[in-house]
Amino acid sequence: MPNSASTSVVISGSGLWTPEYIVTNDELVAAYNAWAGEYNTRHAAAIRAGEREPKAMSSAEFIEKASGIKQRHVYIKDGILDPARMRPRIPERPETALSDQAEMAIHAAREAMETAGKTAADIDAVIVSCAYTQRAYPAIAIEVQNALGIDGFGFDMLVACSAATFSLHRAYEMVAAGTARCVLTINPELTSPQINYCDRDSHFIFGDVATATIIERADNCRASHSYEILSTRAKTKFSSNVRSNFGYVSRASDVDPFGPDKLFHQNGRRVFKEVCPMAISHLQDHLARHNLATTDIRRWWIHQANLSMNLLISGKLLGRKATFDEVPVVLDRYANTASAGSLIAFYLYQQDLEPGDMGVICSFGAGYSIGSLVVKKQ
Ligand code: CO8
Repeated sequence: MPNSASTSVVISGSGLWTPEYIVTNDELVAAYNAWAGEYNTRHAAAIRAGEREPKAMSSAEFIEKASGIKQRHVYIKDGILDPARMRPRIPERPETALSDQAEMAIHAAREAMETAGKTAADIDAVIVSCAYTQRAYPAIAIEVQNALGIDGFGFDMLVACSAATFSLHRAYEMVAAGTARCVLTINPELTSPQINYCDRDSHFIFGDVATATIIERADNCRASHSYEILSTRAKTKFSSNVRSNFGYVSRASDVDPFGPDKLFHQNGRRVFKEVCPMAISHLQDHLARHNLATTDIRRWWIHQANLSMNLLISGKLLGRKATFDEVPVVLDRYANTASAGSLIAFYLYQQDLEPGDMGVICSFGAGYSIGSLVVKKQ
C-alpha cells in the first residue's frame, strides 16, 4: 500500500533483546544423540522386529551445511540439553507477576523508545506480534502497555514468520490514517517451548529473541535518523507445509495437547522450493510499483530462516551473488527467530546507511506469508 497521508510515516527507533543463554550445534546434537541412543536401546526389540523405526543420529556438520546456523540464543537453557527432558524448564509465574513474554517484549520496547526519543506519553498503540503468544488473553500487548504506562490501546497478532512485518504494516496504516500518531510494535519470539527437540529434522532451527520498532508521523519524529516507509506489500497463500496444531481445541478432542503434530513441524524441502520463487516475484513486483530496480536498493534486511534460501533469493534479485554488506546474515548467531530475523538484521546493520539510501525489509515463511516494506533513510 503506497502512503497517501498528508505526512510521511517513519520508523524512528528499534530495539533488540538477546537472551544471554547460547546453545551451540555441538551441544544440541550431543543432547539429541544421547536421547536417540537411549530411545533405540529402550525400543531395541520393537526395532529389531520392524515394528518401530530407529531414531537416526543428528550431526552438527549437517546443521551448519544445510542451514547456515551455528548457534541459537534461548530464553531458558535449563532442560533443553537434558536427554530425560528435551524441553526448556520455564517455571509458571503467578498471575500477579509479569509474564515471560511481556518481560522479553519490554526489554526490546524500552530500547526502541529510547532510540526514537519517545516516552510512554508519546505512544498511542502497542502491537505484540509473533509466532505464538503464551496465553490467549488478556493480550500480552495490553500487559506491556500497562507495564510501560502507555495510554491508548494494544492488541496481539499472530502471523508466524511474517508477524513482525505484518505488524509494521498495521502500524504504518494506523499512522497514515491518523488513528495513531505513534505506534510501538514488539516481536517477543519465544520459540523454544514449541520446538520438538526430539526431531532431528527441526531441533536445530529456532532461537529466542525480541525486537521492537517505533513507527510515527514524520512531523512528530525527533530521532537523529529515521526511515521513511515508502510502501508496504503483503501476500498470503495457504499451505500446511509449515504447521503447528497446538491449540485449545485439543482439550475437547481428547488428544495429547503436546504431541509431535502440536509442535513445529514442516516439510522443509517443499517450503524451500515453494517459498523462494514466491518471495522473489513478490519483491520484484513491489519494487516495480515504485519504478525501482533491485540495484537501487542499498540494503536487504530479509527473513533469516536458511542461508541457502537467502543466497538463492538475493542472487536471483541481483543477478549475481550478493555481498554480506548488501544482504546481512544473522541466522548463524541467532538461528531462525520466527518473524524477528529481518528486524534483527535491520537493527544491527543500518547505522552506516546515508540519507537517501533505500532498503527493503522482508519476511517469508509459514502461512505461507510474505511481508515487505520499502524504506528510505532520512
Ligand atoms: N542431522 C543429520 N542429518 C539430517 C538432519 C540432522 N539434524 N536432519 C535431516 N537430516 C538428513 C535427512 O534425513 C535427509 O536424509 P536422506 O537424504 O537420507 O533422506 C538429509 O539429511 C537431507 O535432509 P533434508 O532434505 O531435510 O535437508 P535440506 O537440505 O532440505 O535442509 C532444512 C533442511 C534446513 C530444513 C531446509 O529444507 C530449509 O531450511 N528449508 C526451509 C525451511 C523454512 O524456511 N521454513 C520456514 C520456517 S517457518 C518460520 O520461519 C516461522 C514458523 C513459526 C515459528 C515456529 C517456532 C517454533
